[in-house]
Amino acid sequence: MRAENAARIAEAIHAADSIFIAAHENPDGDAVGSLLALRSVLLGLGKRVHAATPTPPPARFHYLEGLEAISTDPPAERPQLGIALDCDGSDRLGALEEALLAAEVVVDVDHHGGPERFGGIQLVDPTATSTTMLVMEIARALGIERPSQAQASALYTGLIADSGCFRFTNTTPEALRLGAELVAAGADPSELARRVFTIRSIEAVLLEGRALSSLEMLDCGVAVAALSLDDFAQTGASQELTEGIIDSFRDAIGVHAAALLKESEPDTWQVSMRGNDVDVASVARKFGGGGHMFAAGCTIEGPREAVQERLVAALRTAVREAASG
Ligand SMILES: [Mn+2]
Repeated sequence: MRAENAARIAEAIHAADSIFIAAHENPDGDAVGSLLALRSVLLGLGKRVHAATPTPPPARFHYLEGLEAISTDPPAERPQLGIALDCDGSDRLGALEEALLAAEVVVDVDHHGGPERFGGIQLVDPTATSTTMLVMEIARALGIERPSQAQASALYTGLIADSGCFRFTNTTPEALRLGAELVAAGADPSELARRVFTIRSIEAVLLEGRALSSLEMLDCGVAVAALSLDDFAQTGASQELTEGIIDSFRDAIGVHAAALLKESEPDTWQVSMRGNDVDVASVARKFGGGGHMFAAGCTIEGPREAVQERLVAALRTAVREAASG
């Protein structure tokens, strides 16, 4: 089925002269990697290509060839072929949706499992590790056995972005084989892993240091840390830079639940919680928040000591319930 649909897409590509390719808003490594790898393949075939995302790609992907060519506008003319990448439903194309669906032939290339499929040809496989894996399939159908180094780097970026660098449960033998193929074609695994995952600003590192020095491990298996407005001011870090900090202590042995309190305004605390075996969503709901069973959040107002005390009491109860349930 997959090979058959990839062959149909290759035919549609051969038949078209102007091609519009687009990926979802707030594009991640897989969206950007898919878009740039396919753009390069199509340009190599002499096609006129317009590549776009509804919101600009993050600057962190500047190492990928062609990033500056990604537009946020639809093409000037109605394209013959429109290919949507990594979109779980055409609405993920935001303001570009209408222009893409207006193409003479519309193609949906995706690895999400959602029911909202679209277009005349679909290359959709929820077992595929990344959309770049499906783009490689299209490249093969076009007769490309070995991608260029730039294409390999873009394809590899999507593959590691969506598999957590081959750590998530979607890491299949096929993903590892494709990884090997792309490295053989010139993708640099060490450099790309750094670019996609570990590179960050010094402010983010300093902020994590502050969070970790405030970390307390309570005897009930709850680890809790806090960042005050003063911590943000002293490190020069913005509020978004807390992303990932909680994961650096949730994995400590003995932690059942972890919480990070972040002061967004004086005496207003945004609480992120992670549970290893504890339903933290139920705790979040007690404070008017919500989320998934093992990843949830809420907002609590008051001085830090009082907020932390109320939160820890609720987490302690949840840990006890998890142990007895
Ligand atoms: Mn993806």
